[in-house]
Amino acid sequence: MSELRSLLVVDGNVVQRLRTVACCRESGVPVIRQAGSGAEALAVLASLVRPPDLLIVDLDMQDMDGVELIEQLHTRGISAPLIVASGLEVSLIQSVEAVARNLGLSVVAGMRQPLDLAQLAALLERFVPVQAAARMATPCEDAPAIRTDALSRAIAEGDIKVHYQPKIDMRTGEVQGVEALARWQPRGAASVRPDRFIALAEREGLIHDLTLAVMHQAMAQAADWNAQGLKLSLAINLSPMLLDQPSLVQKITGLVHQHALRADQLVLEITETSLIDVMGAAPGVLARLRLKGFGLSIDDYGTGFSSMRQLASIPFTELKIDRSLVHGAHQRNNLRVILRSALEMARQLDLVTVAEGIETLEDWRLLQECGCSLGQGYLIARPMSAGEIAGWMVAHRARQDWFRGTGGRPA
Ligand code: G
Ligand code: G
Ligand code: MN
Repeated sequence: MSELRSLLVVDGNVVQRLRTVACCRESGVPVIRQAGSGAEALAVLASLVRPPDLLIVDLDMQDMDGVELIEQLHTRGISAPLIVASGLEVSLIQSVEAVARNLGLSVVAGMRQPLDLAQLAALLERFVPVQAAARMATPCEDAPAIRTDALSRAIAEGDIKVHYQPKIDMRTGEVQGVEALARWQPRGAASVRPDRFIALAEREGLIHDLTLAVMHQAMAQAADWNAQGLKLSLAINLSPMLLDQPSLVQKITGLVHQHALRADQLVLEITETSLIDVMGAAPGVLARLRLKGFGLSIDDYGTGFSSMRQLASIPFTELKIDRSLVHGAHQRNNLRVILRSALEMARQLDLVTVAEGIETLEDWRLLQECGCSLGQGYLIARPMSAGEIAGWMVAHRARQDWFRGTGGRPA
């Protein structure tokens, strides 16, 4: 018996909809709501105190197509898990899944219409609803509010800790560097996810101090590694908001000198989505950072809208392919096509390529075959504290042959 308590079936085709509803009923879902159009679905959702545990959305609707509906769900802060269905081609279903995921919605599955009812029943059976509270409407309601003064204090008192996620050379399997990722564990409270406190820091004018704190800690660590003879490149995430201030160049170079590092040991990652905003002082700041010798990386490539011209007009040295293009690429032809063309473009622009979010052996081999330079992801290592790096390196050495492609499967 499924643990699902409620779901909403949105489908403009009555016969199809009733067939889906019947299948859900047979699976034992107690509350099943229906909508024949996107507008009706939004009206039903607006009338509910809690969103349903699951939405099954047919994409081919008259008034508002499934993509518009998904965008509306996002706009209204309704983040119930989705099954997306369509009678059209699989690649279309997959690209709509990607759209939904990029908006932060959780997609349980994409299915062809008419639905394979046995497959649907199996999905419903396995489905475990997330806590209703965690799904409910506004972003502020899904976790305790984090306070600006608490974050400000954490930055000042050194409570923002840096974790490091290794990146390895896809040809040799050798460790090439690490990405610094900020972590915050308030005393006596649950840890706060970086996407939340980074967004807060950006809103409340704390991103500058936060980034300098991260840089200071990470550079001290890199200097330590250098002293031990471990030469690792260090990638730092830069919020685009920082690029407005020409004084940033001075501050970063100051830190590099203070820690006796060389600029070319550092890579500054700028998110692609934000490149749209990269106007005003930003191109000058980026050009100056490059002139000083820093590497410049386009982070999360594939999630934003940067044009080739933009990419070519900023002196990037690296293209970091977002995990939404990497994860599952071995199974999906359309992702593979995009991946290959991104890698080809990067090659022509003479950029180092990094694939992030590699979680499976199959995706690793695919990226390797496609000639990607560096790999990062849970398959290789999760982000870890500085103290854990040395132990991880020892364990990694034993698996290196496998990553290179000359050994058996990694342990
Ligand atoms: O670490 P994950 O570790 O969950 O990080 C989530 C997001 O937060 C990522 O997109 C990452 O780029 C961002 N992030 C992590 N640390 C920093 C930081 O120091 N500065 C900025 N601007 N973003 C960061
Ligand atoms: O800055 P950027 O958006 O690249 O940040 C990397 C983010 O990706 C961090 O939140 C990190 O914890 C996360 N991450 C790293 N490897 C993997 C992976 O293999 N799978 C998933 N789902 N997330 C990953
Ligand atoms: Mn990054």
